[in-house]
Amino acid sequence: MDKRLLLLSLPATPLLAQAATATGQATSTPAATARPNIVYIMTDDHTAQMMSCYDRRFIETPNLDRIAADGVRFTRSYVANSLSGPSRACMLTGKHSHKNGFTNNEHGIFDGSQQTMPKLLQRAGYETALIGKWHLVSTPTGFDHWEILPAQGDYYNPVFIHMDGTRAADSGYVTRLITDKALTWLEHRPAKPFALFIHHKACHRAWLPALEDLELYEDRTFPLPPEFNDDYAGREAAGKTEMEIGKDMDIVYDTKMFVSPEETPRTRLSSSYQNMIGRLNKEERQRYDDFYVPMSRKFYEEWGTDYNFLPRQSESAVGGSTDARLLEWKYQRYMRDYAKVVHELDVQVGRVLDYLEAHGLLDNTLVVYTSDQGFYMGEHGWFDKRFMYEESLSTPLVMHLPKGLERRGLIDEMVQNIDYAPTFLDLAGAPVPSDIQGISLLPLLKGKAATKADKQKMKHWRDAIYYHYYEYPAEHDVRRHYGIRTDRYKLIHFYGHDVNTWELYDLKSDPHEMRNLYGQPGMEGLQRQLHQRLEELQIQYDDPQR
Ligand code: SGN
Ligand code: CA
Repeated sequence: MDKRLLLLSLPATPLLAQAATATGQATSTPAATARPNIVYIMTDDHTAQMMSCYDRRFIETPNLDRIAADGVRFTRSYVANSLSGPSRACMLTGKHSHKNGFTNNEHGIFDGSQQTMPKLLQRAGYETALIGKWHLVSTPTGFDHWEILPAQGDYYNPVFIHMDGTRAADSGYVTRLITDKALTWLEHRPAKPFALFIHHKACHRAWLPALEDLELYEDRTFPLPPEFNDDYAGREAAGKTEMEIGKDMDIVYDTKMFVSPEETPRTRLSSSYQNMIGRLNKEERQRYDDFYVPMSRKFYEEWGTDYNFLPRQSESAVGGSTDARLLEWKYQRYMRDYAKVVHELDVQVGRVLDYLEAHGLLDNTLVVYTSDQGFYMGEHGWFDKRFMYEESLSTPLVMHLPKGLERRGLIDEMVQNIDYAPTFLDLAGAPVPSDIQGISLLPLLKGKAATKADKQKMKHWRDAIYYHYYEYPAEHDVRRHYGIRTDRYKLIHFYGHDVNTWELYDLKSDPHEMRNLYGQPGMEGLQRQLHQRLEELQIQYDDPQR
């Protein structure tokens, strides 16, 4: 039997036992070199609705679908805190936000001295590298090589920070540049098992496409999601946000309708957007303007320059009114630009897959594709994320599996981004420290090679996931909340100085989460059970906020 297969088919192999020291840490051994590599590709704000293997309504993502087609696709994949920095911290540590300390983007600095999965992989003999968006403020630790974008980074001609602290702008489009750097690293990597983390900026706001992709999707009219015209009845926190396409999406900044300060006096280009497109050189800017300026002129001719924000959706007379027409126009622009950005992402992920295939690496590499969280594509009338509602609680998760992990197709167990760290450690044959809160997904991936113990783990898989979002007060005004999601139900508590509400959803009868059942007659028993499970999880995860 191939050593690699042997390694994967046993929960604690003799090889792995040899590799573990008395302190429970793995050491590099000759056998370690046969261990599978890990290529972890994480995008920013890429939601499952915009990935064709999850949802066929909107766009095609053939390369991302390729990963799922020859591997596995998780149908219930969730984050622990739907925001960039916190989500990344959960992934790196395998712990919920209150344990890794990075609860929100606004005030957080990731404590890089703490135990992280990349550090544990290094100790287990892996070479580790990180390219792209980091967003955790402190300098990356646990990576033998890194090149990161400062903060959110830019789409066009972006600056990268290097390990020696220098910063320099590269020429080109961010998704391609990150991929180029990742492939260069792969080309020159040492002869060791490796874990490469490719963290894309795409497809974060304000969805600036590669200039080559500007024309894509322009002839497509996207269907409106069913709950586009939500009035937020019975959901106080949902009605208080600043993330409505109508009310909060900026015509100039988000939908890019700008001619010049002279021609469009009421729509001065905000400095941040100016910085973004100001990064284009003269020819590039011309190409950009050739696309957006005629469209902007047309827009202002039709709507006048007074139009920017629409009234709060719940207050506007939607359905055939001028507002509804403009609202739908904004939605189409949003969808088209986002789709273009995803297209390039798909192409660049394809390049990585091709490289791995061409270099004979695919057979011995776990390739993971995921995002830092999901996103609203008009559901509830929104863009952005943060809420524990399905679209932003979920995150795409597909994997190409190395030989020895023979599971294929759909995996329906509930998984969370705190599970990635223990999964990678488990795959590497490194011990999983007991303070890691996620669980290894390896038992779900083995297929025929699953042992009795694996089958037991699958049988007793978690019946609920825990979620906690903290960033308020902040941009988009989403109130703090925590909650649990079980197979069928969701219980959420919004809390803070101006809100203290509970929400309960039956996802089977109300998949779009429009009917808050909390406090309704007949719900008493279910409510009691869910409260109890929530409390149990808060105790299990040791969350002091309860
Ligand atoms: C920026 C965006 C927000 C977004 C946050 C967090 N505004 O502030 O819309 O919610 O990032 O996103 S922008 O005008 O600056 O683009 S996260 O993915 O990094 O958490
Ligand atoms: Ca994000």
